[in-house]
Amino acid sequence: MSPLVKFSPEVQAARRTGRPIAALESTIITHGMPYPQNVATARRVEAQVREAGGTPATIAVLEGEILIGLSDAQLEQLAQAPAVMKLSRADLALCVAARRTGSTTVAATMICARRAGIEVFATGGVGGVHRGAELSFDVSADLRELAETPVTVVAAGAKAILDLPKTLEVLETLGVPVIAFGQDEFPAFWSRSSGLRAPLRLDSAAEIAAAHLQRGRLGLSGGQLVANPIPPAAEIPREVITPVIEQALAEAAQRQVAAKAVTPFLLQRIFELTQGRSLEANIALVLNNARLATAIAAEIVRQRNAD
Ligand code: PSU
Ligand code: MN
Repeated sequence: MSPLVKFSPEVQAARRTGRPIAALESTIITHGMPYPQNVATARRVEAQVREAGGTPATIAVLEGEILIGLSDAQLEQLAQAPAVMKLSRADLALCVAARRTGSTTVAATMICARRAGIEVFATGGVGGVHRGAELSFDVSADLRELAETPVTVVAAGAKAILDLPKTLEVLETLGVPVIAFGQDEFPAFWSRSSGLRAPLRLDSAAEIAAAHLQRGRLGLSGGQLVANPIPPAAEIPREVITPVIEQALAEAAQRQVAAKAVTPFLLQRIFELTQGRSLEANIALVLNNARLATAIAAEIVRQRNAD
């Protein structure tokens, strides 16, 4: 029997010595950003985790193997590979069994991180309830995963292409703590502000780690969503991004883009319509999330050792 997951030498060393590890997803590489910015960003995000004193574990499935930590060559291979599967909970096992290659969304990354014993994960924005979901039923499997799998996920809120009030309602129904970091408002990915108050707020990595550990002691299933606002210098104000989002959404509807293609289509159109500014913001917010995720992972290690 081959092992369920395969660790890179760097991640394996961190596990042995009990150093903090931050998981990173790979759908953002294959479906969220164009080449070559995708692989350049992935490298910068990994470097950011190391700089913050942690070990990055980018997760993907290459030819049927669940990899926890990719080599530079594997990152490059994934970033350029044609027809990579976008893996969520529904697709992960099939991809492994058929020995195919796929990138992991937030949902699939959480599942793999948990298998690998990694408790904190940084991404850009989680999936959520799409606008018009009352007709399309398009609700990301990321939300259900947050209710099920005990991993703390650091995101810049949910992408503003979604219906954010409905996304917050579903998270509440599912019992997922949504914790805004350092502000009262729920951030909206490219913008710091959404006009919506986050259900919970914490101001330090230590407090987020303590809440994470307490969930474990209480035996609660599911993770925490930490909504970390984009740094002020990198944000696209809400008034600027809103009409762009509206246009991208109208085009998606007109072309009947559906299912897994919706989020990648919208991100690509918004990239084009903002002449790349949305990508700059996306890169800045992922780096910012990697920093916070590493600080939380380090605090979890510290608090557990102090017990
Ligand atoms: N964050 C980004 N870019 C992305 C994503 C997140 O900055 O491309 C991906 C994540 O992998 C997330 C997925 O899980 O989009 C959501 O896809 P869907 O809406 O189809 O569930
Ligand atoms: Mn969907």
